[in-house]
Amino acid sequence: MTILEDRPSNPAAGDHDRPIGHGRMQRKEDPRFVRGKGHYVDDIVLPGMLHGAILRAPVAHARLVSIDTTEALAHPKVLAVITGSDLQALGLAWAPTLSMDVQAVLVTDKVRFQGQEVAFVVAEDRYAARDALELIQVEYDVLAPVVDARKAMDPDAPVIRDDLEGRTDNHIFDWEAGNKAETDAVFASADVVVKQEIVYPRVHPAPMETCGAVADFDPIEGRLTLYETTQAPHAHRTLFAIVSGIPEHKIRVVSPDIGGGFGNKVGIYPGYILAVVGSIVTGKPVKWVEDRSENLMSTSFARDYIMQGEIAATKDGKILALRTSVLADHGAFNATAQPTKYPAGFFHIFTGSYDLAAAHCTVTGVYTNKAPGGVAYACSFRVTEAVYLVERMVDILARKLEMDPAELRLKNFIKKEQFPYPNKTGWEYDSGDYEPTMRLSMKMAGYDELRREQKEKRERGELMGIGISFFTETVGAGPRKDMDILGLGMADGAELRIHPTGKAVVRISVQSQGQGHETTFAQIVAEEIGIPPEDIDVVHGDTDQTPFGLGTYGSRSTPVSGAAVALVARKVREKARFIAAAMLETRPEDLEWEKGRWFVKGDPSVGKTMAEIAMGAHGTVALPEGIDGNLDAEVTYDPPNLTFPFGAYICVVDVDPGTGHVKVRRFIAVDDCGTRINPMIIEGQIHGGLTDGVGMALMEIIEFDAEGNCLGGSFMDYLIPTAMEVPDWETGFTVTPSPHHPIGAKGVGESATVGSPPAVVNAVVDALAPFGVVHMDMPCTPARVWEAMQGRTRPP
Ligand code: MCN
Ligand code: CUM
Repeated sequence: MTILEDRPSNPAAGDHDRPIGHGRMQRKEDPRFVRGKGHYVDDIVLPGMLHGAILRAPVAHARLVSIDTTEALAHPKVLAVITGSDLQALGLAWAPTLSMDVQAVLVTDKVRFQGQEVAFVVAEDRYAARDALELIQVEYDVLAPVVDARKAMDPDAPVIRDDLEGRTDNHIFDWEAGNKAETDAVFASADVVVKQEIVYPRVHPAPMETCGAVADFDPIEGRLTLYETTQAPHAHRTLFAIVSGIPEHKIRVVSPDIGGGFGNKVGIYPGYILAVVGSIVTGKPVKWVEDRSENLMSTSFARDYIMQGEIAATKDGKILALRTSVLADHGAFNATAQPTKYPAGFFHIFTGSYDLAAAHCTVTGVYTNKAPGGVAYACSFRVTEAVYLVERMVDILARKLEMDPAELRLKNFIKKEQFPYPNKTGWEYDSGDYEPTMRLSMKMAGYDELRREQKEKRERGELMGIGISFFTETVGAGPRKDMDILGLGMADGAELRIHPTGKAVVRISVQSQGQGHETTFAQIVAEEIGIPPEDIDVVHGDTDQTPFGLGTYGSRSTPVSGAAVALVARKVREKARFIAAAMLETRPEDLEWEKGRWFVKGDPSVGKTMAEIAMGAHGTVALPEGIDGNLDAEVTYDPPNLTFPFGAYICVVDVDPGTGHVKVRRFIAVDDCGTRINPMIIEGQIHGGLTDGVGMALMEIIEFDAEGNCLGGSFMDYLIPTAMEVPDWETGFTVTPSPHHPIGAKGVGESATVGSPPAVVNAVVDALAPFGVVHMDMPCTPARVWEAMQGRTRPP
């Protein structure tokens, strides 16, 4: 195992810059990945395995008139064709969503979005299954669709969810946070108020690996083994047990290597359920893996928020209040994944990093004839939308006040001594120290020099923009008193076992999709008990082998499971003290800990290493009352609060005045995620998230035409950034540990995706200032930028 040096310590980080247990250790999982030996769902081949394919609806809204499967069934390689009415007979046509709605597994009555699941073919091979889809005859009675969320509540809008009893419109929920009266009063007396409609378009996480499953139902034992692309194996198992009636102890969910999740793999998709039904019906294992278009058209999208933002300030730039009303397009089924109490996720942390007098937001969710989803793509339960709103509004205010956007932010930050900070919408930020982070980013960027350069260029007619974003993230859901998903409290378990020879295995309930948990969780244990990380195996992604917990999303693995792992290691360390005392024939209170061993106070030469203690635990020495003969422990961790990482991002763009093409020339990112476990992995997370941000700001969008046809269903139309579109990232960091996390760590996996889009858009709008452009909606494609330069905006 190669251990890299951490980079020279960062002065702004104070003395907390102490990477945990071996610092920039290379990733333990990479030897298998770089050799092509990762093991993904589609690599699973079971004896006699069959293949499933889904027939999808060609239109967005239509009544199902008839389905004829005769010809498909006659195909020599087809074993089963399953339709909605078959599922209805089994009581499986509809499944609960993570938001207490229901979603059709296969259409029984009506198609509600283009690409919806209509029938499932099981055949001997993948090709035959696909061929047979074309032999199914379906008659549709096409209906007018609802495509624009703004028209979803029109009195004459077609009712999409007529399956729900008594439903006469497309309204899902109204939700609000903050204090309306107080906020309105502040607005009424403010010197300056600016307003802007801000749209965060529908985008897609588009992981490299699409979604898929292999279901293996054993009818003799009544056991189901389900290999699945999931970020939350335990939660899935519980839901499968509830929906299918198969007892939970007879269900094993295995999530092997995952080729990227980004929130795409949190939900339970019809395809997973269909693979299970296919296996039950045929008595053989059934594999279903979707293709790229199926992934983009039917699985969990992200954002789709139309936000009316308003910000109030004094004329010398003290920000007073923020308010917003949001129209949220949830597609045809409300299938967003977020803690039950929060139908708009954590959007209401939209006051960002600023100390305000008041804030208020409302969110209205509506159905449209589009794919369901909403909480995905490194969103931290919609903090993405919140940060985008506030960071755009602050820039718009800076323009109005003719103030430098960095100066305006510095003037309004929550101050260090105000933490823990209760914000105006009911959150308590655990810790923060924003100014040094902002100043470090400005120093790294050479901010004043950049502004001088911009001024000169403007005089020559060149378009250069500088965009700033300062974000506060909200990750680590969450305290179980406040947060659950379908009634399951958001806690996570960890089990640590030290084998007699001193090697260890730690079992965790979260599931890596590329974040490097096999490395960082071993590092946490190493830090706590002194066994080297290469001697610690991290087991995850298999419900038969790991303790219960809610899984990986909302960057909760470090805040929740990381805490569980630190605590379970401390429990083992404490137990080791008793065993060492028995071995040394002394009292536990006479022992002292140094990394990796307990020794006698005042006599460091007499002691026992962790490995010796492990052997002793399993040996013949008489153990004190209440101490079992092993060196194992388990905990379940219920976090007292979320963690609030933050960061300062500065983006520099050049815009081609002839074509409207935006080039990101530089991007400076200073992140603070508290104690850093593995700085190299953190950098990887940041680089990935910044690339996401450039993608969303400049090129990614899923649009629909007036008929509800999805226009972002392939990588020809849904553009994702490559090395060509991104600069060399310039990263820095500060360290403000979380006061309530055992090792002071905060999550970081979504920080850059949350924080970077506003920096890029702010830079583009700044570049276009000479044209009077105050705002433009993402993605800032050449066509849109060029239109903005002509004083035109796209009709909504
Ligand atoms: N880490 C660290 N020190 C910290 C915080 C984190 O070393 N102070 C390390 C962790 O130990 C972990 C990684 O950074 O190895 C990310 O940790 P964390 O922030 O806890 O996030 P999660 O592990 O819970 O990952 C989830 C997050 C989410 S929600 C999305 S979406 C996303 C993201 O991670 N999806 C990803 N990053 C991704 N990266 C990859 N490669 N693939 C995805 O699908
Ligand atoms: Cu919102 S995407 Mo991540 O939380 O899996």
